[in-house]
Amino acid sequence: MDRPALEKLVKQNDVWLSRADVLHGIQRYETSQRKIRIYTDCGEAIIVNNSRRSASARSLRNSKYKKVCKKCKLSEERINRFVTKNFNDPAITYVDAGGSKKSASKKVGKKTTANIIPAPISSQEASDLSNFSKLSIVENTAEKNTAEKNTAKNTAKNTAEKKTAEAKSMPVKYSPSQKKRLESLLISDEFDLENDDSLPPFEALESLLVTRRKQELCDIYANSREHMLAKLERDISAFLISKGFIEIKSSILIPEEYIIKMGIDKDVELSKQIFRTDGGMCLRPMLAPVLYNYLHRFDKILPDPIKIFEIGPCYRKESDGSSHLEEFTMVNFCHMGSGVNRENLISLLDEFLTFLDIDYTIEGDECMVYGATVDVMHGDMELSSAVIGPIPMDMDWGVNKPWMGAGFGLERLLKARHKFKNIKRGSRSEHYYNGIYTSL
Ligand code: ATP
Ligand code: 9VF
Ligand code: MG
Repeated sequence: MDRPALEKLVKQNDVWLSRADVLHGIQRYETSQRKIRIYTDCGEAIIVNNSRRSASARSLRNSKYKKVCKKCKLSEERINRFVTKNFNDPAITYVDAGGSKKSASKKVGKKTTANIIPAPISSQEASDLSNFSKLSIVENTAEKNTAEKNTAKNTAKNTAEKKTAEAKSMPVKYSPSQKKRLESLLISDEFDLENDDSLPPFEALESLLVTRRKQELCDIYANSREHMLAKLERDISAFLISKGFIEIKSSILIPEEYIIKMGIDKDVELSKQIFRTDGGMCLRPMLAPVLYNYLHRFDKILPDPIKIFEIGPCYRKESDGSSHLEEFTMVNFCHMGSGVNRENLISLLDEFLTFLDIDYTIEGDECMVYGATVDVMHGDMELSSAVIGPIPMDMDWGVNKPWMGAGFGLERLLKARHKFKNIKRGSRSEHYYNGIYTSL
């Protein structure tokens, strides 16, 4: 098998160079398509890209090191072999992927040893060293026990907070990319980046924020373990069920003709926002069409009034960022039959938002699909468009009773509740967990 270069280097050299050029013994290693996880003799686990062009590969080829890790207890033979690159010595056993060393053949007779004197270590390198061990701890979470992790975390936290305090005297400016990184680490939740002159240099501030974000994620893992979007869906679901609404889960993939039937013609804005798929289907941009069908069918089955709701993903091609997602979660509840009036709609909306602990105002508006709407606002952001029927379109769906309904975006509710600047923090995401950036 044609093995990638770094893996071969790891196997041959049997030692590893940290970022600060400290030499470690390799106890064992594991490879995947793109990564190598190296377990050092001193008990660290390091993950690196399995790339022939990586800095790690270059360091191993060049044999430059500054210091030997004391805990690894490297034999002179191992160091010597690394430096002289004498890999053909049959007396030497090499480490294998996944396994530990095969034999005691390291006990070779005393051989001529190259005169290796490590260069003295600078203070910058010493701090790189501490970064290296921090990094290793993060990558090695599965193997370490909680007590060790907490000690390491506290050390990292103390270092970061010390650095912050030391540098408080001089105002610092950050580059655009540094600001972007600090924003992703949620600096604005805690500090005023633009106006606070007492903020420390980038590295110290980044380190402090990373420590805090990690701690928050660990707290979630130790305590609630619930995703805020999923939890909100569960809470809303329980609330509506308690108010007599029946829960529906319908398909996310719907016939494209439902969009036309909702009065959304080709030249209407929403029509251009539809994600169309093969076979005349599309990703639903709203829950209303299928809820209309349910109202029609349930009216023949269930007693008056008919109260239904659905919560689930909706898709729209959007260009406008901070309150719009292309993939968002809608709740649409609808009450048809007796008890439909504006007063009851407003009082249901009030109970709903009081239950969710979100401030709101009510405004009248017009929309293309439903005509007159009762808009629920949080500042300038629309939380919901609510409507009181009947409306002419009902006929096309076989619905002939009065109704009242409302559609809320769950991510907008989270944005309002948690004062997020960016709606992405509460959305389905690979990058944010409960509003916390996970590339730490
Ligand atoms: P906007 O004018 O803000 O684009 P809209 O009028 O298109 O909203 P509706 O079609 O009435 O919105 O949808 C009902 C609710 O769904 C909205 O009040 C909002 O809370 C939410 N919503 C709509 N589009 C999005 C989106 N792209 N991202 C997140 N939530 C959305
Ligand atoms: C109000 C918002 C289609 C008669 C079963 C219920 C409503 C708001 C809906 C959504 C939409 N309408 N984004 O209708 O509840 O459909 O535009 Si029914
Ligand atoms: Mg819109």
